[in-house]
Amino acid sequence: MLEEIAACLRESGLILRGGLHFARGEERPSGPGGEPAGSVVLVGNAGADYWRHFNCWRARQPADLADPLDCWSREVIGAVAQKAGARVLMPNDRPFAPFQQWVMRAEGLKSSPLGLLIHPRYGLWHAFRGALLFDEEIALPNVERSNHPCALCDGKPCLKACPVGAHSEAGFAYAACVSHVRGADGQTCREGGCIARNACPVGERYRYPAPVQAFHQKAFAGF
Ligand code: B12
Ligand code: SF4
Ligand code: SF4
Repeated sequence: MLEEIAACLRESGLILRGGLHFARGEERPSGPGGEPAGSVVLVGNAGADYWRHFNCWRARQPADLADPLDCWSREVIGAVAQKAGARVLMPNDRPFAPFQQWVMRAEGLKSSPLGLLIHPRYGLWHAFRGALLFDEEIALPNVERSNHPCALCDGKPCLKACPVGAHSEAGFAYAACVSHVRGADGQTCREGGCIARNACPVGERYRYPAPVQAFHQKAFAGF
């Protein structure tokens, strides 16, 4: 079944990520049958292969459609879920599901100093577009596990790159970042993406092209 799901997702430039079995007694979302789910498998992107599929779909939608990437993701992942008998949960569904905790467990990923999880191959150029919930404990996808890239990173250039020092041990200074991105000096962050994220040397091959980064920055900072 997982191979079929992965093949359907590939047609839209998405990939099957890791999954996990929920522990008995742990707080968990409901599965397709309405009872607490037995497993979750994550769906995401590594690099921006999804972009051309998304844009073809978007060209057929009303120009003022709100949250188009979420709508497209729900449509694509929803169709796959229907075939697989799963329930879809989206990263922006409220209350927020702990996607990052799930991925840490499912794929052994760790946080970068920027707060984003870093992947040994994809670097910071990956994200989660949805989760498939199953009632039962299904066979889980195989995922590659490797060392945490940040542990071996000399000089940690990501921490020195932000013009307003938005990343520190105190966490991410959201207000300072957004104000810079929207402001007169924020053109590079608006058009080329987050300078700190782009300073990371890992996963160069998967770096999102500038128009993709600009799209996400617009959604994030609302300019
Ligand atoms: C709300 C939210 C934000 C908020 C607040 C983040 C926060 N932690 O409070 C804001 C608007 C600041 C934000 C910003 C961004 N976000 Co955000 N965000 C979310 C969202 C929707 C919910 C987070 C949450 O509260 N979860 C609930 C808790 C219970 O779940 P959790 O897994 O345990 O939460 C972990 C994270 O919160 C993490 N964490 C702790 N502190 C911080 C700080 C930051 C800045 C981040 C990103 C994470 C983080 O540790 C928690 C424990 O494991 C998630 C999707 C999701 N459902 O998880 C995306 C998500 C975390 N965001 C993501 C991204 C990509 C971004 C941005 C780059 C935006 C963009 N342009 O795309 C920026 C990054 C800012 C930076 N550091 O450079 C990705 C991360 C992918 C990855 N590789 O890890 C996610 C998973 C969405 C996705 N579709 O993949 N985000
Ligand atoms: S620049 Fe280094 S420390 Fe920063 S995210 Fe990349 S690998 Fe990790
Ligand atoms: S988007 Fe710009 S201001 Fe915000 S954290 Fe990245 S480099 Fe800093």
